[in-house]
Amino acid sequence: MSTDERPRLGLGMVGYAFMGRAHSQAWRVAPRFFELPLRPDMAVLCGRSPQGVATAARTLGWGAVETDWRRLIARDDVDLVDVVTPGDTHAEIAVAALEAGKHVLCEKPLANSVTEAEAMAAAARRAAEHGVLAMVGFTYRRVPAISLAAQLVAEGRIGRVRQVRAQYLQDWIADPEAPLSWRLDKQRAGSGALGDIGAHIVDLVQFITGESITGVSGLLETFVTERPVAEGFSGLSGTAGSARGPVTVDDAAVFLARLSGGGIGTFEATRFAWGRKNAIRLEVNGTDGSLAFDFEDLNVLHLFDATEPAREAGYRRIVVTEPEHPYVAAWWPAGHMLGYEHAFTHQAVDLVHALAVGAQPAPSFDDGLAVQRVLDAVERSAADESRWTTVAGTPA
Ligand code: SOE
Repeated sequence: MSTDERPRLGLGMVGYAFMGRAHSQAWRVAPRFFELPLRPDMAVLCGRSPQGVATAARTLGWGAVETDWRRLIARDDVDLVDVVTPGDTHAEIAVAALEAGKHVLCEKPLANSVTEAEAMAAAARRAAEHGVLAMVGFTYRRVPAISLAAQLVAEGRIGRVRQVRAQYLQDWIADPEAPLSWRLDKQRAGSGALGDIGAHIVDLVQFITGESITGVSGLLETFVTERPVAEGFSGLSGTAGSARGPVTVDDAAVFLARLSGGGIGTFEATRFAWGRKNAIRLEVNGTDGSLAFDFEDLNVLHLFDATEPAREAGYRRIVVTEPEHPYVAAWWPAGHMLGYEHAFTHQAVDLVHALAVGAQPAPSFDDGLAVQRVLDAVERSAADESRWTTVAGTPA
């Protein structure tokens, strides 16, 4: 007989590729390392291929399968729908789930367009009136060093923010023969480097500074306009077939930005930076100091305190592995390192805590919409010779 009297949280997940695996791992591990107020139950996994979804459910630890997301949403044993599909299906699934009274966790970017994101944010606001809650998966907020950076800025440790430098650099399509996958198809992905990884640094800068990006001047480029069509694609790699097809998204995005607190920023997102694998590089300069972070050294945050005497001042390398640091106490003894997957677990943990008390989890769909509006402003600016473009919904 079970002695666990915590209320059950029935989980249903749509999709089981790269992000599906990351979220499954998080749902499996969260209750093993963190004390949760609800009991997550990995009830149902959904995917279109009966064979594929059955195999994935077995490997990833899901109890049952569906091949139609509408059936998953309709099930009584599902309280929360986790959407880990490409962007072109986010809006339809998330809105339907919220309207059916299911909480939603949706992968980033929230949608493929501002119109879709607005509909999703509106649905989330309506659902919240009935205690049904939605969150968007900007997971990197929960890397402990990044959470610590946000705490330090909020505590005034570097003063008022003057400048940010944000880069997200990868190289997985730098080879012109790397296969054409859904991530290079505007219909399915919405945009290229801009939405896929630029969205992360937009969210991270807004999260760490607590400010909004209010205006941008952008530049987008597609270096390789045609590629061999992928015959099989999983994660970020696949087999190139003999047919060729067009790349319909940007390969690289750069933009200048203004922040609501008076600061300025430069942003760069590319999947063509040979040698950079998953380099999320953030530097924030304030009136009293600076912070610097690189995901390729994710357990470290650099802090420069400009109020220290000049003869001793220097960047301090904080190894973010101590119980005093965000999330770390639940894991290993002090000094042991965390990795890519841990932030997904932290995301699941925070979401469960919010649901248990009926609080709005962060980032909300409104936060996702705010990011989408920045991406949209960059695209509009780039299409108009990089003209300065105001971000909708931000102070003029
Ligand atoms: C591919 O560029 C990708 O998987 C992104 O889609 C993720 O959001 C990022 O975390 C890692 O890279």
